[in-house]
Amino acid sequence: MEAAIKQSSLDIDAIRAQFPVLDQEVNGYPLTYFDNAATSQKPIRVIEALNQYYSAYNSNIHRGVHSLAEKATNAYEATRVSLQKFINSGQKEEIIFTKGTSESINLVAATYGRQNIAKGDEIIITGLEHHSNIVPWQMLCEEKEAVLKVVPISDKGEIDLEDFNALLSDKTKIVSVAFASNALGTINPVKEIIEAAHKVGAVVLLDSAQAVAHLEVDVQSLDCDFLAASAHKMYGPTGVGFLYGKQHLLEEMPPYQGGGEMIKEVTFEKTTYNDIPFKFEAGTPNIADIIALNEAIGFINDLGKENIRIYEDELLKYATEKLEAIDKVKLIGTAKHKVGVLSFIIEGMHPFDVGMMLDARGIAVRTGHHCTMPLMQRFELEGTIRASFAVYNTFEEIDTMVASLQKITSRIK
Ligand code: 7TS
Repeated sequence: MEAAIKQSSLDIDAIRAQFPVLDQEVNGYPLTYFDNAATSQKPIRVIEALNQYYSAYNSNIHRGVHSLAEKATNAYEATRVSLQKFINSGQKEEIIFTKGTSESINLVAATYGRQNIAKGDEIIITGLEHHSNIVPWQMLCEEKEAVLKVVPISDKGEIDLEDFNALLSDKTKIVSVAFASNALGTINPVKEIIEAAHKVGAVVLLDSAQAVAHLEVDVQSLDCDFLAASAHKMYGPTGVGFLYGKQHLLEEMPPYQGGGEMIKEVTFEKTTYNDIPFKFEAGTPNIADIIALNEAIGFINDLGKENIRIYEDELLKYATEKLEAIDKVKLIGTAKHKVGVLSFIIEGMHPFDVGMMLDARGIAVRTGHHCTMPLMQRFELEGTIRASFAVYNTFEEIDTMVASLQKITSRIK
């Protein structure tokens, strides 16, 4: 079988067996789940960690002296340490738990941004950003009368570093870019972006929602100032994410929200704030999901990022070649460096209709603008059909999708 030869060293059957949701039929066909950029599925160890927390040691954290509170606090803080190692941050205090990428970016805009952006200052993003990495900066620019600049995107879906460098000046205060694009898969040249931005004194935030489960992410070697990501795109639970920030920046930033845990002392006259990371974690957090995130990190670490990358690259290459060969299918986003995201359109068909037809065969893809409306406008499209891969996907599943697309396109006159 053509597909089997391409398997990397990972045992994909054994990996799939860890994901109960994959073992089902949808509309009478085995489920083919290709909507991983929206959210990945969860291995049993993540699901069991949630069950275990609620059935054995549910308790609020940091506040109690009793045994369950201590166990919950230890498990919660253990995830912080795992995340620290996962992205190679220097200190665990540099990891702030949030609801996800969106909240992490909003946190930086509302705190660092409000504190450091003044009238006439400039913030740079790229033309391929998710709305979560556009709107918070627009809101900040509106409030501060600052200027949002956008690096253009080429026909292949890439940015040109010369275009980026041309936008940089001593007015640039923040650069916020996707590590990898959710809509096209493009991996941005983030190392070069960070180096150039630092030369003009700007700080750089990496929206790593689509990177952390697929690429090596080392905040110290990248030297990024902030990094945002979501657990649910890395085999972890929904409702949880994190923000990495350099210690000195986090210490200088004002708090994001007021409430419990983020204070040292409160009187009606004055409140003093807690140290990082707690200064940014007001209120009872999503304890269960944060604890379960540790299992998602363990899942990725056990497979090895490098192995995952190699395997997903093979899937991407295989699927790209197969889709390119189908008459009337046009790939959108053909960057040299990509994560496992394939966006495409079919001439003469609305993406939504294609999505429905694929669903009728048990194939889950996303259709539409993927929360990247300006990028779709750049390609003069309403939307695309997007298949996005995770480590449990197979070459056979790609064959299934390709066969369905061949059938669908053969009916177009
Ligand atoms: N940034 C990128 C690059 C994303 O892909 C997403 C979510 C976000 C930010 C927001 O993450 P959240 O967890 O706060 O929602 N992307 C997608 C997607 O492509 N389809 O659904 C969600």
